[in-house]
Amino acid sequence: MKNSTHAYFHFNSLTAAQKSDYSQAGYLTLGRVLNDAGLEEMRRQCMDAWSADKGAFDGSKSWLQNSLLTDIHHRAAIVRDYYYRGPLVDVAEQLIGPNIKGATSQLTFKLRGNTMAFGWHQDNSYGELDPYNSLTTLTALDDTDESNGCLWIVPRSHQQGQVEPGLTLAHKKAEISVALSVDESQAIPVPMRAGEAIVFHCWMLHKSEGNSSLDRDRRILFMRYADADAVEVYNNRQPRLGKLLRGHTKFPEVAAFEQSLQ
Ligand SMILES: O=C(O)CCC(=O)C(=O)O
Repeated sequence: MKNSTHAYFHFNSLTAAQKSDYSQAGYLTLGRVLNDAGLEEMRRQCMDAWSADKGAFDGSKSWLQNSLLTDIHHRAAIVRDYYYRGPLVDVAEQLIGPNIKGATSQLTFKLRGNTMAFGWHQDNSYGELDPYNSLTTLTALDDTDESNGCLWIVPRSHQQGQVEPGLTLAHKKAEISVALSVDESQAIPVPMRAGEAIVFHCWMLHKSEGNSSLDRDRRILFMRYADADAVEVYNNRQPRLGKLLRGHTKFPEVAAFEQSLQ
């Protein structure tokens, strides 16, 4: 189903070379996915949701409290449209396969003053999904570079597979964070311009440093996509609940999930 907010997004099919790069390097920079009007509207709706829930940065609070706002597609219509029907769903279908569900949507914000770093991890450390082809997308809502806490990755690190141990359900409930010990000699920063996106594999080693800039926010929209039958290894292999976006699923609870949310 299309609707008017599609005027905000840039859609592009991946080339064979891009798919091959993703498979080799474990990530792909996608360039502009939001046009200027889309970026403005995305910022407006995301900031409204953020301000309704979060105060200023508070060093006594956790990373989660200061930096993450989960299920942002429940709170911002443009995010819902982007998450369910935007260009990154096409990317997920091309990189994962015909059956796709949403796995996570959240704001990952480091507003100026938020100097908390996010240690090395795989996104499958925080929620091990099987099959091991789920992917993360980051859409930059601000220009981001080393001074305001951009993403760092270790290209090709996905080739080493799942780094154990990932978090258990109890760890997740206790909001434990992961900080893997990583050989940083091959690590690279990934600066992005506002409106651009990157996609990376669930085994990609990545981190970000704090925002040390005094006058620049670093706002990211984080979304994960998975095979429609992906299960949560850390949760007795229960299916991850996320809206079915493409194809079909063998799990009725996934087929029914968020169907009333359009
Ligand atoms: O904030 C970032 O740049 C990284 C976010 C991240 O690593 C994550 O949410 O998994």
